[in-house]
Amino acid sequence: MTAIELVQGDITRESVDVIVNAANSSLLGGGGVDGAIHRRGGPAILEDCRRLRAAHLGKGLPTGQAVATTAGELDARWVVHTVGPVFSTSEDRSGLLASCYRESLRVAGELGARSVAFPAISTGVYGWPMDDGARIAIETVRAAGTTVEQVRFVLFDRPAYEAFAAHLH
Ligand code: AR6
Repeated sequence: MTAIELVQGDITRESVDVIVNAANSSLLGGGGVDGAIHRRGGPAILEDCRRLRAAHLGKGLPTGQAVATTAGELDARWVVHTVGPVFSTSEDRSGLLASCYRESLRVAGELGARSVAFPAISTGVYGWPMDDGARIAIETVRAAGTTVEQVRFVLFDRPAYEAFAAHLH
């Protein structure tokens, strides 16, 4: 069974096999977690992303899917980039948010990763309410049936940590 842990902090400081990036479809960088990962990981990550765009991801990475690159100078073996849905009040996109967690774990498992660190996907720039984002994250990882042994949610601030803690226990 996969062990789930919560920590409060900066995901770019984690030592794990895979750090998951809350990216956008372009894979060419952005703010939030994405900006922090590219800043600390260095240019090798962006070079890999550009290679993927030039190869089979010409139109970008669709929402809900995941793809791996080098982790550059991060203390990890790979970064798995996934694209969360933008929150909408008129359309239920929770299936796409769940897919981000499931697909990231699938890609990580295929690589042979045993430990994965996730941010709270879509809960920043993409506007997903933290409590609901936390519920989907934890339910999906619990149900995923992955070979990954350890999943660590790295929450940036106290309210995010507490939202995840409320759904874990
Ligand atoms: N470590 C851990 N969590 C963080 C960090 C960090 N260093 N920085 C921010 N967070 P966001 P999204 C939290 O906006 O909502 C980018 O521009 C943050 O407080 O990074 O999926 C991409 O390129 C929030 O709870 O991702 C896309 O365009 C959570 O991480 C877009 O933002 C996610 O916030 C994706 O938006």
